[in-house]
This record gives sequence, C-alpha cells and structure tokens, in this order.
Amino acid sequence: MKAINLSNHTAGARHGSEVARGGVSERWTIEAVEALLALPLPELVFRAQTVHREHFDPCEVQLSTLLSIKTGGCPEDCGYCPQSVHYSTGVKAERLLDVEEVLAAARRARDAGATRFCMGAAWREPRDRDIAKVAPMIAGIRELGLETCLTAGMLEAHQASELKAAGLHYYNHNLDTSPDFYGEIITTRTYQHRLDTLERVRDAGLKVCCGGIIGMGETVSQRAGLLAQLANLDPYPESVPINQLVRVQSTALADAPPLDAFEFVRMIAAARITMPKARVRLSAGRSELGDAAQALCFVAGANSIFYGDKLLTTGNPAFAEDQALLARLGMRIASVESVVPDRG
Ligand code: SAM
Ligand code: DTB
Ligand code: SF4
Repeated sequence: MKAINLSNHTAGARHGSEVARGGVSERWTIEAVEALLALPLPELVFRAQTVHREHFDPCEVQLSTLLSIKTGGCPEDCGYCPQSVHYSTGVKAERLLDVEEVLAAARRARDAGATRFCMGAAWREPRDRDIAKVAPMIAGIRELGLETCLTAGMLEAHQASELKAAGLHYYNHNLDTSPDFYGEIITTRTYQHRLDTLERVRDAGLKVCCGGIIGMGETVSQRAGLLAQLANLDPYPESVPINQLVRVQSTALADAPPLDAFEFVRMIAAARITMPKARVRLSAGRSELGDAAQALCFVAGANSIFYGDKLLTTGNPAFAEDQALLARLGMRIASVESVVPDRG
C-alpha cells in the first residue's frame, strides 16, 4: 500500500472522480466534494441512488451490533466523547469484559439478525496484553458465524498483524473530521497518527472501517474535506460509518448547534458517490434523525446501521423499533451468507 501522508492530500489533487480500488490514480478534490454537497437535494439523492444501484441491492441493509468491551477512563481528549477522563460525564471507568460476557452479547445480536459484531474499547492504544485478551473474543464471535470488528485506538504494526491472525475482519478507526478542523476537536493525538494506524491496519490485511462525525460545528467545506480524505485512501475503506454528533452533557461539544437532518442526508449521499462500493453506515445519531430522515438516508445510499438499543455508552433505537422501520420501508436485512466472507 502506498504511504499515506497528509501532504499528498492537500497538494496537487487532481480533478476528482472515483478512486480506482487497488490502484489509484484519480483523487477527489475538496472542491469536487463540496460541489456534490451543494447540489439540490433531489439531484444529489438521485445521483447517489444511481451509484448505489450499480453495486448494491437498494432494498437491503446490513446490521452491525456494537458492544463496549472496555468502557470509560480514556486519557484522550476527543471533544465529543463521553468516555474521556477530561470530561465529567458520569461514565465510569470499567474493566475489560470477560470473553463469556462478550460472546453472550454476540449471540443475542446474531439471533436478532445482526451480521457483524463490533467491539469498542476506550483505549488510546491497546497494550500487547490487551490484544491477547481480545483475540479469543474475536475467535468466539467468528465461530458464531458473524463478521468481527474492533475499535480500540491506535495500533502498532505487530498488533494489527496479531488481530488479523486472530481472525478479525474489520478494524474501525475514524478520521472523524477534516485535517484543518481536527485540532479543534482533539489535541492528544494528530491526524497523521490516525492515518498511520489506518495504513498499518491495511498492511496487515484487515478490512478498514473508517468514517467520521458531523454536527461538531465544522463548515460544509470541512465535511467535504473529511470525505475527500476517506475517498482518497488507497483503497478507500470497505466500511464508512457516518455519525451525527451525540451531544453528551459535560463534553466539550455538549452545546454544539443542532444539525439539520438534510445535511446528514447530503453527507450520506456524497459518501455513497465518492465511495461507491463501501458499506455506508448510518451510525450515531439515528434516534435524533427520526424515521423519515433515516428513510431518506437509505434512498441516498446508506446500507448499514448500528443495530441494538445501545451504541457504546449512549442510546440507539431498540431492535424492535428498527425491525418495524425496515418492515414499513419494505427493506430486507442482509443475510449472514451474503455478507460474511467465508460463509459463501
Ligand atoms: N477509543 C477508540 C478510538 O477513539 O478510536 C475506539 C472507540 S471511539 C468511541 C470510536 C468512535 O466513536 C470515535 O472515533 C467517534 O467517531 C465515535 N464517537 C464517539 N463519541 C461520539 C459521539 N458523542 N457522537 C458521535 N460519534 C461519537
Ligand atoms: C463509529 O463510527 N461509531 C460508533 C463506532 N464507530 C464505534 C461509536 C458511536 C459512539 C457514540 C457515543 C457513545 O455511545 O458512547
Ligand atoms: Fe478515547 Fe476513543 Fe473516546 Fe477518544 S473517542 S476519548 S480515544 S474512547
């Protein structure tokens, strides 16, 4: 994989169209993505749905369930995060869950229809002994026939390789926002740190899950900057979570202005157009979005959701609520067979 460096991305980006997966030549410019975000909504959604249909069944949605396996007490200062020790949010630091607790949750998720189980740990970076404890969780979740995903902070190359050897399918590590807004949200690690981890994840042969958050006070151009960064990764991520900021009391971003739901729909549509083959995931913030805006997101190319009544520490629509919504929309849940790679 080519080295990812911020300087490559800010200088000399060529006129944007799709980045060829596996061998890059064309790049998305911020201006080209901004132009997408500025389209009249019907035009933008039509274009996104057209791209979506070239690669996916537009009536199918993949379900990922999240579990916080290590909650709270994180030394990082991410301005949005209730798990950071820098903010008194009431989230208590807990120990790493036992394998059996994790597998019981994964079994419940599978029985409710999820095909991917994502474990989140509030670490700046795992220690080698943490990786050793997570490895049997990964193996157990795989045995249940689920795809596995982990988000646990920055990784060293050998740790990424150990996770791959343990059977991990995806590693989630978000860029969160554009390079020029990032410093206003997080000061304890840099954008380049994140790009370095993503490169190690890719080099270890893991699939990349990488997205960001909108509604943190960023400009539309900075949203375009995030999408350009993601789309210009070589190759772009297989999985792209788009989160709406969940404004948690006492975090630095507790009083961020509310986001217009149509801005979220635009972000989903532009993610679909710039990363045609990725799973675009409607992530945090679905409870606030409401049914109609979520439906519009599916039309705009979202084809995955976090499924289960909790994200990591905050709420999410209940299983039954999502099942009812998908039934009302006539949408189908992607089967394990269709999404889990080694199950045919
Ligand atoms: N500690 C690891 C890390 O930061 O990579 C993994 C867990 S962290 C909670 C995973 C992602 O959740 C963050 O990168 C961020 O995009 C998202 N997130 C956290 N708090 C959020 C919030 N209040 N609203 C929306 N997204 C949030
Ligand atoms: C992602 O992009 N969103 C998820 C997952 N990856 C790990 C996390 C959302 C967290 C929302 C705040 C919370 O529940 O603590
Ligand atoms: Fe820690 Fe991750 Fe939260 Fe940042 S987002 S404070 S790294 S748990």
